[in-house]
Amino acid sequence: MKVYFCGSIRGGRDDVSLYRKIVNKLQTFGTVLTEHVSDEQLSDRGEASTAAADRQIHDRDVDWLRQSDVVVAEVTQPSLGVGYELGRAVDMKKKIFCLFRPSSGRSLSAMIRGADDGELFVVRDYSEDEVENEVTQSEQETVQVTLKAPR
Ligand code: 6IA
Repeated sequence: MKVYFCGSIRGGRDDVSLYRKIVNKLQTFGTVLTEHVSDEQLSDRGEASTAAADRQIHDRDVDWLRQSDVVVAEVTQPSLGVGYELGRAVDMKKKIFCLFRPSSGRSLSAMIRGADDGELFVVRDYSEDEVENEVTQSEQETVQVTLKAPR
């Protein structure tokens, strides 16, 4: 099972320790193609960005997205990149789980909340202390859905 994990990078790294926990959990279960998203050394600036480097990142990530069986996104910290990935993933008809923390005081974009169709695109509200359970539940559903999904 290949999992594509999305989390904010240039949108801000406030939740990186939470991304780490989610990715650790997902790794007990399959290959996380985008482990670097949860790398605590990676800042919102990181290496100097050039158009060529950004193109490489974009093309490689879209390729990984295509290869993935499921997309899991932590969407509390708003990120253009995560929104873009989710839009592309919808078009690719991927199974998508979005995790959002209402305790952040933020209100999730209507374009994400409103994309929930209860089947391929699922948004789940959770709190930080529930992260283990939430991800476990997501994993179970992921298995079910992936097994049922036409190849
Ligand atoms: O707009 P954002 O940067 O917040 O977008 C974050 C999302 O885009 C993540 O889910 C990643 O999958 C993808 N992404 C954005 N930047 C990168 C990256 N390097 N490497 C891999 N995936 C990325 C950026 C390094 C930079 C800070 C110098």
